[in-house]
Amino acid sequence: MMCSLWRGTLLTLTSSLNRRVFQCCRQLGRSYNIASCMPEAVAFQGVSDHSGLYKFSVNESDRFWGAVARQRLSWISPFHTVQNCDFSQGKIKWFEGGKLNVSVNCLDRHVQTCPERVALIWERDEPGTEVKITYRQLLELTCRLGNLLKRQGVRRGDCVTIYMPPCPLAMASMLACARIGAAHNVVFAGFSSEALADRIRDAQSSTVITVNQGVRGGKVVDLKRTVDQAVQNCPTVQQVLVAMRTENTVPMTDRDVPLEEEMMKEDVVCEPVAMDSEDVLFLLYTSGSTGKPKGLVHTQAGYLLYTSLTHRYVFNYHDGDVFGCVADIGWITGHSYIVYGPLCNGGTTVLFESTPVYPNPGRYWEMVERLGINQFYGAPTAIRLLLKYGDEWVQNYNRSSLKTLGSVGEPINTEAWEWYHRVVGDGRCPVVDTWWQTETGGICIAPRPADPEAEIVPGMAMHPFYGIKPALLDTEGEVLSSNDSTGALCISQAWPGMARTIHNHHQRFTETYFHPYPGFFFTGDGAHRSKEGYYQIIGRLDDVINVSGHRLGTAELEDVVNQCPGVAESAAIGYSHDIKGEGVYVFVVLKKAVMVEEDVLAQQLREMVSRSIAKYACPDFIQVVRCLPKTRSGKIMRRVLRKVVERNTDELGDLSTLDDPDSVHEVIRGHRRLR
Ligand code: 6R9
Repeated sequence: MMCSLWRGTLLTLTSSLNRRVFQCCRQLGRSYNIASCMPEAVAFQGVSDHSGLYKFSVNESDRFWGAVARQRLSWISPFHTVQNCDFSQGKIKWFEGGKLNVSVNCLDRHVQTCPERVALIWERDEPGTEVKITYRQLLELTCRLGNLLKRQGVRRGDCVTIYMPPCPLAMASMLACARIGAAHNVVFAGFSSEALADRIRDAQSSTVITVNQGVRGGKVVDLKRTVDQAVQNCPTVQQVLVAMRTENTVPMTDRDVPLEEEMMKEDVVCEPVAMDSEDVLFLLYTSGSTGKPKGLVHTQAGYLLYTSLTHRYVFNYHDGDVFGCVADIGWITGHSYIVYGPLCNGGTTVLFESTPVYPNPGRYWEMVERLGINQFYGAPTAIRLLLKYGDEWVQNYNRSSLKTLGSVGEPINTEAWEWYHRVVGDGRCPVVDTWWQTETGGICIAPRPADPEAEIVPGMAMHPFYGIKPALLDTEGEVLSSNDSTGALCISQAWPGMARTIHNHHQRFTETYFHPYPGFFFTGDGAHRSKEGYYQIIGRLDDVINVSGHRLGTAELEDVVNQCPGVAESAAIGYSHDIKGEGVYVFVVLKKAVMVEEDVLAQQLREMVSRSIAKYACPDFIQVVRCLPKTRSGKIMRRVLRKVVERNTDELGDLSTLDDPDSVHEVIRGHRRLR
């Protein structure tokens, strides 16, 4: 299960780790009252500070989550059981008996108290053209869309696929599904038509919502055309609702419905459906270590509660703050920290349509100044990119509104962390490196800026969140109970935000997450727990590559490469990349008698990958080899290939199980020096 890859990574990470420790908050020494921070804590006897609260949350999990759920969510009917979970069967149920509507929690209850508060700021591609939408307006959009979906035949339990860039109608579409009891399946609008078609088919959607065109980094992207190509191979699709992001008309067929025109005919009131806590809220596809992306299922109450609680405490979000998460809504980060967490808390959330370098590398910070952003949440890959452009692009803008800086998606190296803290945050904002996954629903390990006593070590994810009980396990499956240990990162008890199953594949769910270490949820990542008990995430232990924070299964890539007519087999691996974190390197074995220039083949394979998956998945390097290093039982020895690519050929390790030792020397000889 554990490979040597992460041992090496750990060494690199820890050796460069600056042991300087930062205090989360400047109030150290001042006495504080935990109940003023978390009102529910009044009822938790003996709890007087955040570490006491953490202990209570894991030891008295039912009492903790029961109180938090009653306090923070609006219920149509109360739940009778806090949790009913059994990892051995992959059974996870929270708040059974309870009924609620997620859109009511995100919209109606705020409309009652502050209808004119800005719910979202749509930061459009061109700077200075942002659009603000109040809670009242967002509720209206959501209701009209909900009514339109119903008119188009969408019913409770159906699944609607959304293929849109970040825009208010995308958000309203998600909330409209929640309002009428349909599940949504948001597909990142950078995915190709084939990837989109796979996800529509697997989700059995009859309705797709899209835009005519997207606009990003000054370029127009024909999204409707991608949908047209995708739905040709999706027999379930009966209608495509098309919103107009640009003024350009696109070909429309009988199946297509002009979204704005039709929704304006609908009423602004749409009765919310009372949903059971465990009804499906959405599917979200993510890569795993096998070829087919899995549709993780999240349900209503537990997910909403967990995203809102983490949003409040991990970022120290307060009423009136402007929360700027620059992820795309097509990823779990966008779902949890652009849409559900902030809206459930009645917050003002930013929806970012552009790129970090458009029209120049000062974009993020110019936006922070113009919108008065208080919490900024982004990815290390963008920080590393911006760092290279120099400090001036940051210092040109006033960032005094910033209070917390967040990082997500991949490990943040010390240099990037320090720059983020020192330059972007002027050394006064805590940087929260947040570890979590599509599967976990929300942040699981992160510093605690709301705690005046907590410290932060650069490059470390630090503490488990309330209710999260991490465990490190060794290759034998033994729990490593002492500090200063490294192992497979598992979580030993259920929390409300975790995924419930893989759509239509419950067995794959239990096999992937609960079988590797019985009694534990296995995350697929490795981690180190320091002497002080702080967590540092090392990276994936399985065959998943993390390119710019996007997960990519090596098997998924190899499936595409192997479809190339001249290719007999291939092995894709990740290698360390300056900006992207990891890049893709593919070794290819050609079929007998096939002769092709490496450059021509590389071009062809890149086009195939971009067509079948997405541009970010394209290999940076392709190397043709006579054969791949394999064990006698036929398994590709990826660890050897990784060492070759990392130029660590002195550390190839035990090669005695290799079928053909010459294969390794050949791979080494042909290895392209990475630029
Ligand atoms: C939220 C998200 C999950 C995988 C995860 C891990 C990596 C995420 C990280 C991190 C180190 C962090 N990851 N956050 N690694 N430090 N702070 O990214 O979800 O797209 O499902 O990816 O990303 O490897 O297992 P998702």
